[in-house]
Amino acid sequence: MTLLSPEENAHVTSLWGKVDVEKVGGEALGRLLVVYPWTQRFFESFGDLSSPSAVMGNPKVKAHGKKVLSAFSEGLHHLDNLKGTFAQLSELHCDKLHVDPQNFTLLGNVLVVVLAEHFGNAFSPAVQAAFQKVVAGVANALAHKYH
Ligand code: HEG
Repeated sequence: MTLLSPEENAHVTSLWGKVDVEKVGGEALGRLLVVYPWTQRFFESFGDLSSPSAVMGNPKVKAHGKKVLSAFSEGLHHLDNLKGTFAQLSELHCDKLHVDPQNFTLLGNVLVVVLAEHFGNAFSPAVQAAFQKVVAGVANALAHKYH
């Protein structure tokens, strides 16, 4: 099954080549924790999350955001097999981390917002539509092993 048309794939690949995974990852996870504060419950060991600036400046948030976005990035190379690619991470988030899979959708949406902000006009409606498919596909794959 093909997630993206060749044209959409070209949009995603070209934009992703310009993404600073560390910066965007930290920003996306930070925003998730600020905009949807109940997601902070998974990160109690991360230290100070007491205000938006504390969250956005927290080095553990930045480091974890980079880790998450690197894994996401890996998925972009396997758009035809997202379920297989994320099977182990899906099991981990379900069985060990007990992360509600709705949070994958929230993070995907936040990521789209962060990219829109970073790229401005280059994040055209066509590019955005292609990206929405990718984040939805990744969220779906990460939820696949939940039981
Ligand atoms: Mg998850 C760990 C990937 C969304 C909460 N996440 C991890 C790890 C990866 C990862 C690669 C490290 C796994 C390991 O140690 O082997 N996460 C990942 C992706 C996405 C995602 C690709 C979505 C695109 N994670 C996500 C969301 C939450 C969450 C939305 C919660 C709101 N992840 C979470 C927690 C950990 C990981 C609590 C363990 C953190 C730690 O204590 O080190």
